Amino acid sequence: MSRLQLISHHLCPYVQRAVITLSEKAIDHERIYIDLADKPTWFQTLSPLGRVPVLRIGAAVLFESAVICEYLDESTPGWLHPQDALERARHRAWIEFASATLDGIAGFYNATEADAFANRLATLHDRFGRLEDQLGTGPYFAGARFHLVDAAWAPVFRYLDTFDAAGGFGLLDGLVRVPAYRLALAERASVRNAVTTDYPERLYDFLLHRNSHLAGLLRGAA
Ligand SMILES: N[C@@H](CCC(=O)N[C@@H](CS)C(=O)NCC(=O)O)C(=O)O
Repeated sequence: MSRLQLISHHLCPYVQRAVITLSEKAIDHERIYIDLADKPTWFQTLSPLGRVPVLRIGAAVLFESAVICEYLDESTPGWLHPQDALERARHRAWIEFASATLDGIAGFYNATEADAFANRLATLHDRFGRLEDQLGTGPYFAGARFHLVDAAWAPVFRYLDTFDAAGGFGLLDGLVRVPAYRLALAERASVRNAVTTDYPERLYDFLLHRNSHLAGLLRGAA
């Protein structure tokens, strides 16, 4: 494999999916962090959608985390996607659902009014309930083996650690399997090491400085 370069951002959950996959497959790579609020010209030239992650493989450029993760998986020994076509498609569907949950999280932390905040909270709680229905005895999405779908859910749960610091909001109330899944993912080395050690402070600072209902709650809890 040519030398790999992952264009990254410290807080991006989609970048984390790629980093977890690189780590699970023990793939040597270089990571370059950019400022999304001030995108370098070379990045704008490279990235058709102007988004991270981007993976450079020699002269080739890949974008979209699902594409990047599947390429990394398919081009190295072992597999993190099911071999059965239907089961693989089901995992892809739940990776999409994890992305929709990330959209829900962004809606939650960006809501400016208390009403909208409560609505977003209810939607997110419902999303986690849907996930609960898919989980078996664990510890991971499909049992004992770690898959790409797990790399997609781990960054979702990482947000909850910071939300807990502001009261938790009961996002997983009444659920049993999802909290256990969250814990199992948090203990996995590839997940723990997918962000820099200052990630919690960076995320807290990012959330605190938004014009949002959550920022007000965080200020109140500080
Ligand atoms: N569907 C994309 C989503 C990637 C994405 O939304 N990246 C965000 C950061 S987390 C980004 O680069 N945003 C740049 C911008 O909005 O200008 C994927 O799976 O890679």
